[in-house]
Amino acid sequence: MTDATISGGHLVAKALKAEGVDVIFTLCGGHIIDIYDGCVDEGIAVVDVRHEQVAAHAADGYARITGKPGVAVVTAGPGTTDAVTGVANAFRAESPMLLIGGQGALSQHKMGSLQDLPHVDMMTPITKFAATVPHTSRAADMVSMAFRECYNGAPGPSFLEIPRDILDARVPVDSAVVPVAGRYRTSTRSVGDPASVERLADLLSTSEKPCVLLGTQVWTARATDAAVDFARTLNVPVFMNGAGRGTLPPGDPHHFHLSRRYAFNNADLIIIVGTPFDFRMGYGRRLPQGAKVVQIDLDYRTVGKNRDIDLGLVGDPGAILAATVQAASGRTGGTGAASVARKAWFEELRAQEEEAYRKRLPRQLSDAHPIHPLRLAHEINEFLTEDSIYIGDGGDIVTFSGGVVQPKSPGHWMDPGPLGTLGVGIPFVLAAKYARPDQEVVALFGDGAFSLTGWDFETLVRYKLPFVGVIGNNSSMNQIRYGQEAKYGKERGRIGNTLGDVRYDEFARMLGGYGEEVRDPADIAPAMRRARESGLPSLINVWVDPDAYAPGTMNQTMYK
Ligand SMILES: Cc1ncc(C[n+]2csc(CCOP(=O)(O)OP(=O)(O)O)c2C)c(N)n1
Ligand SMILES: [Mg+2]
Repeated sequence: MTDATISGGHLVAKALKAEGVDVIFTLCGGHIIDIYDGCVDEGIAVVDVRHEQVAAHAADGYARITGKPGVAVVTAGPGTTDAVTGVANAFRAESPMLLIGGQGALSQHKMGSLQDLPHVDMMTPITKFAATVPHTSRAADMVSMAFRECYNGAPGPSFLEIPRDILDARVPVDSAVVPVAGRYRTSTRSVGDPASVERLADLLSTSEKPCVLLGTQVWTARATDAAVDFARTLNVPVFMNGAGRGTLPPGDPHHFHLSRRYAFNNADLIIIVGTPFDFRMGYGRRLPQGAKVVQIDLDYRTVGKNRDIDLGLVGDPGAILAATVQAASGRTGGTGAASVARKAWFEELRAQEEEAYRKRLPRQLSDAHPIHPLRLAHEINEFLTEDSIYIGDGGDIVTFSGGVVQPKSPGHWMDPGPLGTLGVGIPFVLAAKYARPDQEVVALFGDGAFSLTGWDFETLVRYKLPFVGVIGNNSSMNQIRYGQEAKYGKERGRIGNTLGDVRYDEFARMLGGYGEEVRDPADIAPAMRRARESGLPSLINVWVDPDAYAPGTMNQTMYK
């Protein structure tokens, strides 16, 4: 026995350290300061932001970029409720983050203490694990428990609240459980049912027209290499969505983008990896009945949901794809990978791809005034290097960019995910630049989306985190306006969706960043280059045509 004691906040910091956490995103409050003090001892950076939503989105973003859990620490009551959206976004995006919230002292439980709220009840439906730390000696143990839960099946967020008296109290060091790095949780990667792997290898060996859609989990599970090897070895055309974008670079013979609908309609085998049949996939309804449909996912609840499948595999996408390649190497005599039919299928898809590109190109290169949003998307796509992480945060403008902007490397595409949360942009920039200071970050914002979390542009200035920011400014919440005008007519279509003509470039300059205004399409690229060279956080305010709408918006695909 020793008579040394340790406080709850310091125990929390030790558990974060054991997990390899090197930064927490936070907005301060009296309920949580002991965690900061612990972080100082453990060498964990404390990055302070201006809104708890930003802290939570940054933790989500940090997890996506690094593959390690992201951590946000917020105070009790409004600090925690402000962070709810960030946790919810991570929940739908399957991003492993931990939110730690303060709480009133347990000794004053339900007495009406400052900022007291039932946080755990609020967080339970949007986390994989939500709990109260009941005793100081359990503070570190429960942090490690929360991390373990983040990685059960498809990853996701956990929440812990720590009452103030529990956090501040000291316990004998010997009585506290302190997790040892690498000893309290293990890999959850699983290869699924071996019989199903064999069956998938069979299907591939006889398929003439296969295709594969690589979704977000391919990145989350760091299955890039396995997915690329799968596509090349088994000669399968690849489509990508969500964070799966960039798994293959544009120009790769297996990379397809604009011919997805055609491919799905004409394929004999469709393999869906790590993305659910949700609204982005028309709930699977648009997949034809003729093709065999295979679904691979980390979460058993996703496989077969909304659309019947011919084969389902639950487990780690990388492990499953690698096992399938292995199993297929034993197959002989099928019509498979090297067949004439397969070659013709590639040619067919490539022709579709080129045709779709040719049709759109004139609008992409439009010299119109005001600037056509497709031209802006085109300029951004041309501007991206292999190194640029692209972040999209907005409505219609980002829908436009989804068809045009293509990340050149894996893990270089960030969007909110299926919660569709506006306001993730600045927090994701913070996370990406903080985690990867040497990499370029390019972000496209709608003017509406930017406004939700834009004050944290100052945080980027304060932490010297330069990035190239572009605002597609239409002085409107245009994606919503379209539906209003279509339903209620022009006269009634302008209700609740109009923003002022704000000079976001001046806003950037006011906060110590770089800013420029652009009205001429030819000025977009030079302005972005100057932003890149400024070495500062930047906002290029590009005035875009408010009356041009993306096809996805016009078809209202998000509601179908
Ligand atoms: C937090 C949040 N609030 C509201 C919405 C609904 N919404 C979706 S698109 C959109 C308009 C966004 O406007 P802007 O960012 O300026 O992009 P634009 O459509 O004008 O290009 C809104 C309000 C949302 N997705 N998220
Ligand atoms: Mg707008």
